[in-house]
This record gives sequence, C-alpha cells and structure tokens, in this order.
Amino acid sequence: MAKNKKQEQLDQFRKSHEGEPMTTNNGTKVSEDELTLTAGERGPSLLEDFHFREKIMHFDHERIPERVVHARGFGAHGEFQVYEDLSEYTSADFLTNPDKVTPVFVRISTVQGSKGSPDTVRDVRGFATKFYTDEGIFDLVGNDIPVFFIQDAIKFPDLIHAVKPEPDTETPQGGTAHDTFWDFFAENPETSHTAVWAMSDRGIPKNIRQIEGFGVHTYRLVNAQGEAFFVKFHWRPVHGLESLVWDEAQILQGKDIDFHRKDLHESIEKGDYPAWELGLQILREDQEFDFDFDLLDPTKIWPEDEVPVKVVGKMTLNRNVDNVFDEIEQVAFHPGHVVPGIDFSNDPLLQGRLFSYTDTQISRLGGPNFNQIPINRPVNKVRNNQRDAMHQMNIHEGQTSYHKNALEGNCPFTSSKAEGGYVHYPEKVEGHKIRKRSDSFKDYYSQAKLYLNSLTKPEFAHTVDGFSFEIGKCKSMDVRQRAVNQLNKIDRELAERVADNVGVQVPEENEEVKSDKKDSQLTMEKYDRPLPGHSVAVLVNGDIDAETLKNYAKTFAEHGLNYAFVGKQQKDLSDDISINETYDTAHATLFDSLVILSDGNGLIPDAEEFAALSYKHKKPIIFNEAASKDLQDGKVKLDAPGIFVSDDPQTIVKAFDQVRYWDRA
Ligand code: HDE
Repeated sequence: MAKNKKQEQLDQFRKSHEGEPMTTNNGTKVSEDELTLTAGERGPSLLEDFHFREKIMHFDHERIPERVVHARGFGAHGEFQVYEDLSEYTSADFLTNPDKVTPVFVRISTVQGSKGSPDTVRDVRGFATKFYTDEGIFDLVGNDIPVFFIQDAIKFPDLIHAVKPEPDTETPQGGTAHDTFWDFFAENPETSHTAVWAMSDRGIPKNIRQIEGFGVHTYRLVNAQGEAFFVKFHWRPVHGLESLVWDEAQILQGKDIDFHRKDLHESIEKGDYPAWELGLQILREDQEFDFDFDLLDPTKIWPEDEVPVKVVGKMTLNRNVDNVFDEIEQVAFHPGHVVPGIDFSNDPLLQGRLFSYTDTQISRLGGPNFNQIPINRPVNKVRNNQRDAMHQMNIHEGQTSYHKNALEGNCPFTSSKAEGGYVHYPEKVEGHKIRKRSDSFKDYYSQAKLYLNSLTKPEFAHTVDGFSFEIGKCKSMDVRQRAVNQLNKIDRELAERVADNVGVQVPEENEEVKSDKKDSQLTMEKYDRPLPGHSVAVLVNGDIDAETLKNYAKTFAEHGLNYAFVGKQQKDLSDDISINETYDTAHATLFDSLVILSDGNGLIPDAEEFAALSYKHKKPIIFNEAASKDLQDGKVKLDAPGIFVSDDPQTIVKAFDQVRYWDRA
C-alpha cells in the first residue's frame, strides 16, 4: 500500500538519529541490552550489572501521580495573535501588538475520569491555555462550560468527592451517573446552572476541536494608566460547535476510547488546524452593580445579549507534541500565572484556585522546580534568588542569592510598573473577617432556566434524556426524588418529564422560575459548521470500479473532508485507490456521514447495520441508485430528512447542509 505520512515521519526520524549508539544515563556505551549479567549461563544474576539496575530503577519510577481532577487530557502547540491594539483596556504586551505572534500550548481534558478513561464520556472539558508571552507566562485555565458547580473554593474537595467514583466500589469511571453526584446536586442548589449545561449536548462534545472555551471567572484587565475593567474570556471555535448523540458517545467509549485525542492529533497532522477566536466581554468598574446577578459569582454568565462578546484575536493549534508525557502530562497550569495588564477579581472560587494549582504540582511533579521543566519554561529570562530544591535544573553562578545586595550590584533588581513590573491592582477593600456568602450569590435557578429557555426543541429533549439517564442510574430512590425536586425549582416541564422517566413523583407544587427570558447565544445552533474536517465513510458494496471511487475521493478532497473506503477486505483497487478500512476496523460512530455504493447485487448485512446506526444518530446518508434499491431491513426510510439518493459525489455538499438531521424521527 502507498506510503503514509506516519511512515515518512519514521523514515525521517531514523535518518536523523542514524549512528547514535545506546548509552547508560551516564554516557557509557551499552554492549548488551537483552541479557542480564549472570554467574554462568544458568547461574544467579549479579548485583554489579549497573545497566540492568539503572534500567529497572528508572522503569520502576516511570509513573507520576495523575492529576486529582482533569487527569485525562490531550494537547498541542500553537500560536496566538491579537487582531487589534487593546491598550484601551490592558497593558499586556501580547494583547496590544497585532504584529506579535505569541506561542501557546493548550491542554483539553475531562474532569472526572482517571487517566485511562474514555474520551467521549459526559463531562465538562477543561480548556487550559498557556501563553508564552514576552512578559512571562499567562495561563487561561478554563472550561468548555462558562459556569461552575460551586461558588466557594472550600467546597471543591466535597464536589470532587461526590463526582469521583464512589469509594466502596470505585464506580462509575468517567461519569456522574451515580448516587453521590446527584445527592450533592440535590443538597447544594448552586450546582443547578452548571448541571443543566452538563446534561445538555454541551456535555458530550463531538471532538475537542469544536468546543467553546471560557475563563469562567470574572478577571480584570488593567491599562497602562491604571484603569481597570471587568472581563470574561471566551474561546469561540472557528470550526463551529458540535456534539455527539448520547447513544453514539457510549458506543464510542468501546469502539475508540481515544476518539477525541486522535481527532485533534490527526487534524493537526493533516494541516486542518484547530482554531479559536478569543472573545472578551468587558465591563467598566462602575457597571459592577448594573445586573441582576453578582459579577463575582462563578455560577453566572453575563448573557451575551446584554454584554456582547468582542472578538479580539485568534489562536491556531499547528504542532503536535513530540512526547505526551514530557509535554501534556508535565505541563503545569495555574490561574495565578498572569502578566502585567491582567489581574484577578474577588470571585471566591478564583481566589481559592490561586492557592491550589502550585500546591498540587509539588506532589504531581515532585518539588517546587516544576517551572523549569521544558514545557513550563517562560520564553523570557527568569532571574530571582530562589535556589536549590528537588530537581534543580539550573547551575546558578555568582555569590549572592538575596535581595538587596551590593556585592552583585543589587541584581536581580525589582522593576516599577513603568519598567514592566507586575503591580497588583490597588482595589480598595475593607470589611469584617467573616465566613458568610453574600446574598447576591443566592439566586441559584434563574440562569439555569435562562439556559433551558434558550435551547432549541431537540436540544431541550436531549437535556431531558441526559438528566433521565443520569438520575435514572441512581440506586437510591430518595436521591432520584430529591434531584427531581431541584429540577422542579428550575423548570416544570423538565421535572415532569424526568420524574416520569426515572419512576418518581413530580412535586405537587410547581416552583419553577417564572421567566421566559432567553439569550440568543446559548444554543449550539448559533455557529456555522464549515465542511472541512468532517468525515465520510464510503461503503463499497460489491464490484465498484476504481474510477468511480476516484471521483468521490476527488470531491471529498476538494471540500476538505476526511474519508475512508470501507469494504469486506482491505485491498488496492488501483495505484492510488484502496479499500483501506473493513467492517472490523471501521464503525458508523467513527464517521459524520455515510455514502453507500452498491453494484446492485444486494447489500451485505454489515452495510445495512452501518446504515441503520448512522440513521439512528441522525447523520446525512447518501445512497447511490443501486444501493437505495438494495436496502432490505426497513430501519432506514429513504424519504426521511437527510437521506439522499444520488450517484453524484457532489451531493455530499447538500447532505452536509445539516450535520445532524434532528427532525428525523
Ligand atoms: Fe481546577 N484544578 N480547580 N478548575 N482545573 C486542577 O490542578 C481546583 C476549577 C481546571 O490541563 C488541578 O494541575 C480548585 C474551575 C483545568 O493541567 C487542581 C478549584 C475551572 C484543569 C485544581 C478548581 C478549573 C484543572 C489538578 C475550585 C474552570 C486542568 C491538577 C476553586 C475555570 C489543567 C492541576 C491541566 C486542574 C484545583 C475549579 C479548570 C487540583 C481548588 C472553576 C482546565 O489544582
């Protein structure tokens, strides 16, 4: 078969490392790597075998503790460029100079599951971006859902204990469909808003190229004159926003546990670079109390119809990592990594995070020098008087390691704001030391209702299904009842339908939020979904000639579509056309759409099954004339929305008019 890109990379790698002998970690050339040193052919192993001891010792310590949350993640390198000079709002150099290209590293993760859990679980996705700016590192450590489950960082361990597998059975892995999570939901009503997002299609993204990202908290931008603005950060996917169907997501967990990471990796390899635009919602400080929610409350969005998003720049991921452990596993994000011009608000969740992220790296990365690991190093020079400690990578020269000193000319010295030194925004703060939540944080339901009101009918129906699945999996009927009681405080229809599905009573009194307020930017339908990057499975049923397939291949390439020709066996049909997948290696859930070509001698059962599943998951399907006549099993209705009969490869453009035909029965 034709040489693929992977093979070319391997050849190149081999060439560049030709002639490099194996050595120990101390540089001694190794003469034997398969046999331990023994006393005689059948005798005991010898302790003096330093190569054996070093090799095993290193292997024994290959694992480091996985992240306590967000353990499973994938990432890539890229670059960010601002469209316009934002110096009206911020002094941050990377946001004020449209000519500057800032390197970035992004890690996208699930929250609940362990490192080996499947990609397509229902969960919030972490969306963490490291900007290597000339003024130091700025980490935007956000999620793909704009709000969070809790309002105060002190509750985070409780939330996570409730979310994670239950301690007596260590189940479920990679999911919140269990008693402790829904018990937490029922007893902590501040979770309501984030829960409706997570149970909607947002909880099951189709891939990690097509998710939104949010900084979640209110941050501050500060300009060179010292004027501050409240800001919320948004990432808007250039390729649009798409979700899986829950049944499809569950099948994918078995068919391809790595579905999301492979998609990200492959799209970068192909040059179809994932990209997001950076959006800002900006408010002046004097607007702080203009809203019916508190700007400091992380369970609230700023509805975009009230505070529009200003699109200010673009991030493109254009380089895969060389080594997942070295880069994706060892990257250490921290919301406290900020540069001059970006500052914090008093959001109590954000304030707590500022402690957690450096603290956690000490057990995960083994000491306080984690900033010296290559992926974590800033691009500008680091100089201070911190010394020693585990895994010190630098050799510090000079006599002094204290400030102030005269022996070395008081180097390194501090810088004023005008010289680029970070000066915290001098917000005036006064008050009593208390443990009390502000009353302005206590409306838990209005924005959950706003979200539900803003969904399309199919999106609302999927949300009902999401809640019904998760609450229905709870063993305790009491938990189910209390969870539905909470839903009754958000939306009566949701509560009624879920109660019905999970076998509990909807409360007699309708306590729903009385509001039909909507926000036009909450539905996933608001985005265009450009054709490039979507995938097509072409089932080659019977005798179809290479020329016909070549025409399809040409059309797909023209439109930037990924495709596979699927048949009973892998084989070459010509020099450049092969059946490259079989019914064993390909599956309907792995593709966005389907073309079925038949020679008119009947469809094999595998093809019928493929079509039935794509049909169930509302994907566009094109039959050639012969295939449409061959259809037997009756599961696919040719007159249903999104089903096309045509021999013209260009029909694919029309078929992708919708990526899911939700109105298909
Ligand atoms: Fe995190 N979070 N978090 N978190 N979080 C971590 O840091 C924490 C929160 C988020 O790809 C940990 O390095 C606390 C909100 C992402 O490496 C830990 C609280 C948001 C990632 C931690 C929160 C996030 C983490 C675990 C409540 C969205 C993965 C490993 C105050 C705005 C970053 C690590 C990566 C990771 C603590 C809440 C996003 C333990 C205490 C809200 C994307 O430090």
